Amino acid sequence: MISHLGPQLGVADGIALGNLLKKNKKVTAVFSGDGGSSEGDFHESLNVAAVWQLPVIFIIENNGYGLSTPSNEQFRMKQFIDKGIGYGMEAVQIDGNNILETYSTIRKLAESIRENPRPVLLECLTFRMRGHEEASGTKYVPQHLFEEWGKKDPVNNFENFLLKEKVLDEAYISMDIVEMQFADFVTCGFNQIINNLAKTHYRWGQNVDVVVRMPTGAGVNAGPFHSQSNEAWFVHTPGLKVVYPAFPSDAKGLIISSIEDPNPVMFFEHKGLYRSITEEVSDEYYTTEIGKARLVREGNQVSIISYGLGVHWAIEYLNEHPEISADLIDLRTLLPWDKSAVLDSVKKTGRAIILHEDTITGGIGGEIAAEIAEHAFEFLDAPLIRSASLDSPVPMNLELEWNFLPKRDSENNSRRF
Ligand SMILES: Cc1ncc(C[n+]2csc(CCOP(=O)(O)OP(=O)(O)O)c2C)c(N)n1
Repeated sequence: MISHLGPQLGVADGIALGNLLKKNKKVTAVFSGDGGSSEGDFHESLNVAAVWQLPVIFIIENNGYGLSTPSNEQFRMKQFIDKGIGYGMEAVQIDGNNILETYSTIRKLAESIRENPRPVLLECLTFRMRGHEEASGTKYVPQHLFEEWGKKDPVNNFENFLLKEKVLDEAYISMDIVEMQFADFVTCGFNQIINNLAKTHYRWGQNVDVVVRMPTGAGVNAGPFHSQSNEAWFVHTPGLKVVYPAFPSDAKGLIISSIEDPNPVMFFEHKGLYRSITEEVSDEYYTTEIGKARLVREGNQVSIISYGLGVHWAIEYLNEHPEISADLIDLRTLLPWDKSAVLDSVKKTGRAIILHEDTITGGIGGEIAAEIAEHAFEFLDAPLIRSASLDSPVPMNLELEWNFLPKRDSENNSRRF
């Protein structure tokens, strides 16, 4: 549909005519509200579809109101299926709130129309529990209708049906912990995350209680489709939170916080850390605040700002170089990130290295460097340094992979460190 009511009906006829002429055995389904049916397009489209026997299912969502206008002020027939006889068209009425009835009716009609091309008017009886859109409200609808139709909520009723049939259980329903097998594969769900999860709360105030676990990162010889660091894609998307722990205790506290958070959280877990880093973790239920960095080491010559595996590279390097006195900041959350922790540290040390595994161009290091340059420029004694992966797909060859990662900077004895 476009916003203008009606024009999609004629387009459906055109598509159906093309399929009919090419003998494609395809059916076109097109939707209109009951209010939209008062447009002239409705009559023209149903009439020509009947005359030319076009394979179209005209689905009318009959909810009793065209915006705030009740049906009896729009038409005098009792129900939409009564129009079928006037057009010379088969017409079927169903309970549009019954998911299975809707599915099986449309399926049967589609099968039959493929064999015997013709238009069918399908009237789905339903209701809107909200206004037509946000501005108009629902004052024109008597309260008892909400009570009656509330009992027919298709989602609740279908959920109860699935529980009764033991297809679902309560534990499954309350699950909201999604796990990508590899963070790389998130590309297949990009639209859902960027345009649905991230924007729903902004659009109509509905929480979207989802945590997406993202096993990420390179250094495991898994090539360009199983090793990417793609956190920056999400850091650039308002409406998401992006969490990236580097230690087991933080992983526990942050995953609990993420689950408790009523809106979407992208939870990055570095695959290289899974079995390589150990730590005593309390059995207690505890949370770690999202958006707060952790000062892992304290020093005064330089601030190293990192997250994920980068934190462990920095620890390793500082252990090998006890002569360097550094603040090591583990960001732990990338959106929102802890600006004051970073700025306070840089104001103290006067130098900053931002270290991350993601490729350098467009990585979050650029954002952090810009923030420091804007708000702590006068405290700096040296240029800001970003140490990050090369702008290349993650190489398959292990030696090339290590050369691609920023760890090369420390091993090559310190162009950066
Ligand atoms: C051509 C055209 N005229 C007028 C409108 C304004 N308009 C928007 S929604 C609406 C009523 C639609 O009623 P219905 O199809 O029953 O949808 P519902 O109110 O049930 O959501 C009208 C008249 C429009 N979008 N397009």
